[in-house]
Amino acid sequence: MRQSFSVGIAALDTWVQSIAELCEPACILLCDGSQTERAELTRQLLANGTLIALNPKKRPNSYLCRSDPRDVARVESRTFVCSRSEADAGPSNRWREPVGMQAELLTAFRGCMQGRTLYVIPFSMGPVGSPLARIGVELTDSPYVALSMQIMTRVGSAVLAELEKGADFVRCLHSIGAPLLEGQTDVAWPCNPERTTIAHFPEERAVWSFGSGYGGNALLGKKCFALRLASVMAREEGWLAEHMALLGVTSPSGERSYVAAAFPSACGKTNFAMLVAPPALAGWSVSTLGDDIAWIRPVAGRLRAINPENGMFGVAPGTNHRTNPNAMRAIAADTLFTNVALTDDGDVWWEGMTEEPPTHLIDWRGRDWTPQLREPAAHPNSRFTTPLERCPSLDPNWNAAEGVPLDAIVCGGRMSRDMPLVFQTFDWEHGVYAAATMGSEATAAAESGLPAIRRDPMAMLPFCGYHMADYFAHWLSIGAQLAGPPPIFRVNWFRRDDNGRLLWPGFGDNARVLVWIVERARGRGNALVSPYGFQPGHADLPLAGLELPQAQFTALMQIDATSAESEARTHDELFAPMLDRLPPALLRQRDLLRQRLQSDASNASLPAANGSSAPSTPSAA
Ligand code: GTP
Ligand code: SPV
Ligand code: MN
Repeated sequence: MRQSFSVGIAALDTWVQSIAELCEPACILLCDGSQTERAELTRQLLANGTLIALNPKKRPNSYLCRSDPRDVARVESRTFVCSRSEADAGPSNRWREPVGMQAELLTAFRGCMQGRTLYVIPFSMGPVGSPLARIGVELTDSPYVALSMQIMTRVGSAVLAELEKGADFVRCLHSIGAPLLEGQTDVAWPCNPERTTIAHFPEERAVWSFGSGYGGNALLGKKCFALRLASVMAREEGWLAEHMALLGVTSPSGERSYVAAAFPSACGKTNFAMLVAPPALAGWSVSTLGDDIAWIRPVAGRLRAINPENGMFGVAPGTNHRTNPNAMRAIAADTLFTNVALTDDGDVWWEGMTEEPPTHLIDWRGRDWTPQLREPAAHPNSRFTTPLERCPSLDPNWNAAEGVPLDAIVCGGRMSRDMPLVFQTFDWEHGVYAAATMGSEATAAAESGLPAIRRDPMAMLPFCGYHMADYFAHWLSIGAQLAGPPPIFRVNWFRRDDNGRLLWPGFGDNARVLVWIVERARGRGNALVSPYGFQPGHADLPLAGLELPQAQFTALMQIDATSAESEARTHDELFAPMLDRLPPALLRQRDLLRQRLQSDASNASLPAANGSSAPSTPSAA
């Protein structure tokens, strides 16, 4: 047990020492990422009741953890960007003045680790030593966070070696904000929800997170570093830090294309990254590099991407052998489950895992549960934490230092109405507009109280660490540097009919759309022109083996000119608070979209010339 810290790296030693003086932990432990360390953390978490060992015959080396019911998701209302100037945080962030925030945090953190161990976690986001990777060090008093970081990032001595060579690092300070005082007994999930604060200091490359132990609030390599801070670093250094899955698509002839996909939280990235193509698409396959974050950089005239993470923190509900067989195989062992239900034989269960729920469970709160109860047995934002290496569809280049070349960018929200299944934007500038104005319906990945539909530009609304208009300008400038930037597509798996039924089967069948996307990206594949862009006709999508009548296809693809126009009018609500910095190109794209919709509406009132019947059915071109 020691309270002093020295590994001979001055910048690290000084920082850890000063934080230890502030937080007063009982001891300090340097994490090396080893199996021994993982076993020790697990042993300790089992001993104090944070983890429950699952049945080793059913789920080897796997554990269940139940959080405090008040600490179950990212807390956007308590997440701040503390840039020196308020204007730099922009209208999409909660800004706090950094000096005042720092003073408040010093008060909160003073003595907050009493009775607890301070874990020092040196980690790399991206393959250690890769020119696209960046280093962070997380200081935390949560052994659950230490264990999770071991799965989610590359932790260990190779990272220290980089620091010894003088590599800079992002300072990630985390406390659950619950000191363990003399004579007190610990609880299974100590936290401090009343005082939860997640504060980013972009100029200092630092994040201070207090009070929560859950997910993106506490695993600071993820949203805090790899998105909010990294987006600022990326803008300065000429690259992009994005909330995107990263996957390979291999054709029957063996040609592999790489695709990055920005969908908002709980809108399908993990499922898309791991999808298994239906048998009718014989020869096509998808390989996985990442399910949540991509760092993308122009290299020699092309975009190259890495997944900075090393594990998956995936949504459990809805995951089953049909929707995501690769995920089910990945989480068959060596996995940490949080807030799922426990079966009587010591395994896990969540809504959607099986058609029929078990007759008895222990729910995510540790209470007896039967199907008669109206509440879900697993929390809607319950998650699995598993190493990427367990993924059966892992791409051979998942760990490549130079990343993979990007052939297409896809984005899309959760929209029950109006938005077609897929369209390709006309060019980079139009693509940036379409990605920026993406809308999505609220999900459980963040606390409730969000509006039913929100604009979520590039799925980055909660994660862009600087002014959103500057972010749009940065996207535009990245494309302008490239001779042939990858095409940008919009997708929507979630459109419903008037009876509320999903019009598209989704999951593995999304491969049908993906095939069209990579064919288009390769300059093949047919399309029609619509006001939104290029859309596949019924014959252009590989739909063999799928029961999808023409009428349903039309309903999936249709653009109703009237509702599309009113949808487009609401884009102004996104832009209004940022007009002073908004790139003129986006206003131009807005006007072009309106013109296309208007002329489409007037065309639709004329008798159809080419036999196309429904208004705004895309016209052949
Ligand atoms: P985060 O980890 O929060 O960023 O979420 P994500 O974007 O990785 O979403 P994920 O793949 O975990 O899916 C979230 C929810 O949407 C799950 O309940 C899935 O079952 C469901 N889902 C994913 N893909 C599809 C799809 O193609 N169609 C339908 N209907 N549901 C989907
Ligand atoms: C998300 O909300 O986008 C997630 C989960 O991926 S969390 O790590 O909590 O941010
Ligand atoms: Mn995510």
